[in-house]
Amino acid sequence: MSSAVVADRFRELWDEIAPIGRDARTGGYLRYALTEPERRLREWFRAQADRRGMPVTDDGNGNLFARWGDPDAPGAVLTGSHFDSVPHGGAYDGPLGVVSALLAVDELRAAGVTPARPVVVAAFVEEEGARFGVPCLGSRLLTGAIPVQRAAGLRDADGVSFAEALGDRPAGARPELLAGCSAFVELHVEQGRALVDRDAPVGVATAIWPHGRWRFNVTGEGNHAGTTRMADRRDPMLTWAFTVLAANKEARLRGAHATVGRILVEPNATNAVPSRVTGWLDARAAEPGPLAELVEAVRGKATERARRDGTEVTVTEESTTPLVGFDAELGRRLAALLDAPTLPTAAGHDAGVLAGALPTAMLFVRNPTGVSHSPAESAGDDDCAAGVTALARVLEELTCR
Ligand code: HGY
Ligand code: MN
Ligand code: MN
Repeated sequence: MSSAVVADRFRELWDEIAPIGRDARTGGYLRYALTEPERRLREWFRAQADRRGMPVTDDGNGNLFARWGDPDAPGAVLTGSHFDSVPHGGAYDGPLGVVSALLAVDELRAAGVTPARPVVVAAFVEEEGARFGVPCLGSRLLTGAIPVQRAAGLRDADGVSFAEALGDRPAGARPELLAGCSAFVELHVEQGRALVDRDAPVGVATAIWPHGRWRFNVTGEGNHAGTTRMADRRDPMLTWAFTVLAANKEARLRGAHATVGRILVEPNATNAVPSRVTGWLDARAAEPGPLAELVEAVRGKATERARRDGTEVTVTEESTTPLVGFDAELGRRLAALLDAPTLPTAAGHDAGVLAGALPTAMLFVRNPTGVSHSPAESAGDDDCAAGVTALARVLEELTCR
């Protein structure tokens, strides 16, 4: 297929899903796992697979798999990504990998390729952790990286558990499904500017920074905003404000990344000193050591400030992902095949979880601004078409050689 045809096919499929879950006010996406918009995308995925004669299975954890090739043949090459988004996230983070995988199958079929090993296109559930709080929940369940009991009991802001949203208790680890796979290759929009700076439409990932999420519960004394003297207050918001400043400083000192993007305040009234503040720290670093130091430094600063403010702080680790080194041989082979640059990322992905279970690689597609987890996230159709063709070549290489 010419790149123009691939770009047209991409635009055609992309326009089918673009309106789903898009917020008219911000232009961002509200595609939380197993909510109505994401369910519509799952149905779209099933319809696309049916149109291609690709039977779809569910692994009992909410992950969908569409298969091209002999159902009993071993060594399937797994590809795909996720549909769910962060609140008001961009269009490409996740869906680009699923749409590109379907189009890569089309491209191979149009070229008359009959793979010796099956291709399986996956749509993983709850990659962002935006609804149930643990990122890569679907791929962690599939690989046994999270206890079923814990996953089943995770609750969203309305108190709905993952098991209730799934409609059943998650199946948990499916080693037999993974045993039938020889590799996993996830295509994803780059969430940075490395490919822009190298003037390349496609790149190959080398590693994912270790990273995690920690919940800080700060309790104090709720009181009247007007009649409570400043000296008499035990204000958790004050403790939290200092903690946020400390996180920023401690991260800069270590070349690490610390983000506080989510907070809950009780009672959350303009004229009341809060009784409780819950804040989440997202911390990441190129190496495990600085990451651990960063988290401990922030924990220490929060505890120290709480003593001064007469408040209490508890810190709970909600999820962590170790340093992921993708399969070096596979990465070298793909970078040579595609004549593409290699690059690490500080963004987490299902590929970071699958890397613990089978040889795994990631392809990145150029993002002109590098902005992600924002309505401003973008990627050009020509680069997306280049990503489809690159993925088709990779799938042919891994299923036919
Ligand atoms: O948070 C991340 O890095 C990913 O987008 N879930
Ligand atoms: Mn994301
Ligand atoms: Mn993603």
